[in-house]
Amino acid sequence: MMSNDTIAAVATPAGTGGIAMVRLSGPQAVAIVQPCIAVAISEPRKAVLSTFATGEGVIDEVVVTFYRAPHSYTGEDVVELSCHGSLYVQQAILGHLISLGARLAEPGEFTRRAFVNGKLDLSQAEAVADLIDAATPAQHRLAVSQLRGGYARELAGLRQRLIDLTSLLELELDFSQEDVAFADRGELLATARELATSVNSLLDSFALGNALKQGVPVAITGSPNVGKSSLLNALLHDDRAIVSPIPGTTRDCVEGLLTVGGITFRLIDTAGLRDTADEVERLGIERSHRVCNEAMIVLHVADSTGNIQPTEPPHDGRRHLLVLNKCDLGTLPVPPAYEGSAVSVSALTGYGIEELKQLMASAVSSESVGNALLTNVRHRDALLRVSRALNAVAEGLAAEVPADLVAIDLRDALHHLGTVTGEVTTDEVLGNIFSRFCVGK
Ligand SMILES: Nc1nc2c(ncn2[C@@H]2O[C@H](COP(=O)(O)OP(=O)(O)OP(=O)(O)O)[C@@H](O)[C@H]2O)c(=O)[nH]1
Ligand SMILES: [Mg+2]
Repeated sequence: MMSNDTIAAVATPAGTGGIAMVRLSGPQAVAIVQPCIAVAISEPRKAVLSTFATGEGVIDEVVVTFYRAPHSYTGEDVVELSCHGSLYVQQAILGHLISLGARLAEPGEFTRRAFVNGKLDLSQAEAVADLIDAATPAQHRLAVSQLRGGYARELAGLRQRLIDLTSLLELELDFSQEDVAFADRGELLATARELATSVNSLLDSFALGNALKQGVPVAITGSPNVGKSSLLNALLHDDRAIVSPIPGTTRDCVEGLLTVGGITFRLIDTAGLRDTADEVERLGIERSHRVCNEAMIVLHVADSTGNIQPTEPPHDGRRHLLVLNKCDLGTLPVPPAYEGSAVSVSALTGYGIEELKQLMASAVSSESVGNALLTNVRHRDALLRVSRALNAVAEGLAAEVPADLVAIDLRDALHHLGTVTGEVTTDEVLGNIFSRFCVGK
């Protein structure tokens, strides 16, 4: 599926820099550039220094690199011109190439061509966009793992097994008069269940995968006046939230981003929990509960001169850490249930803050080590549908419904699995994905 036009764009960031790169891809790439270049473009993968000239004279000295199809990023003939990073030079070169017949590339069009030519599957193409956006080591690690195949390879394997079983089942339909069963129902059921387990565990990883991409939500909660807002400020090294000796100071949620060990945390300071007649404070407390429910890590702050609430971590799938604040004023014993998940700090002096940060980082990385993580909303939607279809398959088999009905659900599961890796795509989906890219990628 080669495109018949040749696209061009500046691949380096907009603006002035040391060098800039103009890239062309398509069957006419060499033919368009050659008249502007003093040396013959023939040997692939060799950087050649030359001048770039229009009919009106030399524009710049450039380094020309040629990649012959299919051994290029896009799978087509690609020519890259590295020039000096002046805005004028970049635009003059690009403009001249356009006048010679190249078309200005759309956002992500190089990567779209790479996908169309089978150089990347769809989830890898999406990982390229994530890699370009990555701002922290954790985001970078996720993007690289997806770029290198990640769970897409595992899904492709599952899909193949499903295709084999579906074909057997559909073969029976061709022989429906003869009442034969090619597909072993027991094996089919076992495979559907196994696939559902893999898909569901990927779905479960979405919360963490997404959190690593967007910032792991951390709720700071506890009774009024224990020093929650002071703790937020100490963690952020910033005077973010209002602190006062009056209980009930914080009403709204106050947020800040903190990066520890390459992981970004979204810290959320909340209103102190107590019974109150104050309408505004009550609304704030409702919000506190909501934030805690949506958090992945909950910091329960207690005042070391008071008592600890709660004395054991709730069992709700979240990581609960106990923070014994105001340790400059007194000490409290750590309840056995919080052993290993508690830390004494003083938001006032900064004592223990570093230890708390490390505890938060290890709470996340112990969960994420070695697992494929789902980070992409589009993939999650598709996998939810796969999971639903597989459930229907299992139910149908258990109820011994006719093969043609089971085959419909199998086809449905196959279809949605295929949308993750790109075996099944529509123009609309491709348009959505590639419009996220920058021009030139
Ligand atoms: N000595 C000491 N005082 C602290 C410490 N942390 C906070 N305080 C003081 O405790 C009081 C309450 O602090 P805040 O941070 O406003 O407490 P809060 O938990 O956010 O209170 P609410 O927003 O009302 O729920 C303030 O007077 C702080 O200066 C600490 O580590 N040591
Ligand atoms: Mg507060």
